[in-house]
Amino acid sequence: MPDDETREERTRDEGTTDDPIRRRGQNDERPHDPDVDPYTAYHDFDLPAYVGATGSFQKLPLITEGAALAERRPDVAIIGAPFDDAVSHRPGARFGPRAIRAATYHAGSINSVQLEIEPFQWLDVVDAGDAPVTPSNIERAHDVIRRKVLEVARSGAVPIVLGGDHSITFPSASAVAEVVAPRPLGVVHFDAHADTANATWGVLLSHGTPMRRLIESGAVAGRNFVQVGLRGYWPPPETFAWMRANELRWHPMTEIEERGAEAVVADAIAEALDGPQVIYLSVDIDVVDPGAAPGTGTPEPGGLLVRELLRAVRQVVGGVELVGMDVVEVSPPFDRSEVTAAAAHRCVLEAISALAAKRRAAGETPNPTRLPG
Ligand SMILES: [Mn+2]
Repeated sequence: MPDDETREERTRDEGTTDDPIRRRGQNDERPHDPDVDPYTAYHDFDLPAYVGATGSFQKLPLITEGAALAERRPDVAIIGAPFDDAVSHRPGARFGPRAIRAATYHAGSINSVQLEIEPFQWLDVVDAGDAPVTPSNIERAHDVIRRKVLEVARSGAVPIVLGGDHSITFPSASAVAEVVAPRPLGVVHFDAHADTANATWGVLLSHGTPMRRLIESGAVAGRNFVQVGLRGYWPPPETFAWMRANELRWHPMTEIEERGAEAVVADAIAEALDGPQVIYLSVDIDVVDPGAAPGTGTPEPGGLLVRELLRAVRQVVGGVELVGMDVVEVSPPFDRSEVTAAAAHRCVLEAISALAAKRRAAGETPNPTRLPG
């Protein structure tokens, strides 16, 4: 792409540019220049993933203030929701956002081999930081998560929220529903568990109840709430009866075994879009088989392959208008060799890459908020 060449030449010469996205200092095809001072040769964005102190997602700009987000109007903003006081079994998902942000060996401008696109050349993606949660107070945590997601969504960015336990989907998807209103919101929900209980030992805001609260509150119509990957031994028949009464639709793991994930996900998309035009995607990493994603609080054997989930994320994001997403239940203390955090991180990259590919397919301008012309 000649335009790309020009940009690369320009940024190579403009060693002081403060735009980290437009610096393409990766060295795979770039000749060594002995005249460049090694101390300043690379912007932090282009230095190795493990170098640097911000710890932002993919070393993207860290823009935490609502006013700055509103001014910049990024396409996508990553949000951390480091809260796990609503779990019913193993804790640790409060450490998920940091682990997911760190689960990368890629620095600089990445290239999706799956979709043949460099997403950061097409989309302005920033890290909006974490919601200011504190432990041991579910209502307070949900309130600040909701406000953080509201701030991001109102800026025009698609919020991608890193959990945290799954209770955070109630405030997060509620905030997105509020911003897209009066357009109705559909939800595609990947999980081993339905998370539709009324209460968990009497607690209404646990990680076993967020989908019930979203439907009861009117944020999402039951018939547009579609679940994929359910299996195991929960919830009880009474909860499934509530789901039927409220017209939820779900696709158990056994159906994926019989029909394949792609056909099932296509149905899930159609059902979520049966009325709504915009979709919130919620990915509980425990939808993946615990052999491949052990770092989670309520592991249930017999789940998806990671490659099936990544393909499903591309399929959903490529096939709908995505207005919000979360990836939850990564519990680093139970992880092995960071494989669970890496799977969650790649779910985010697949979504971003699919959004970028859609912009390209629509004939829109690359990174229009950032590049001239
Ligand atoms: Mn869940």
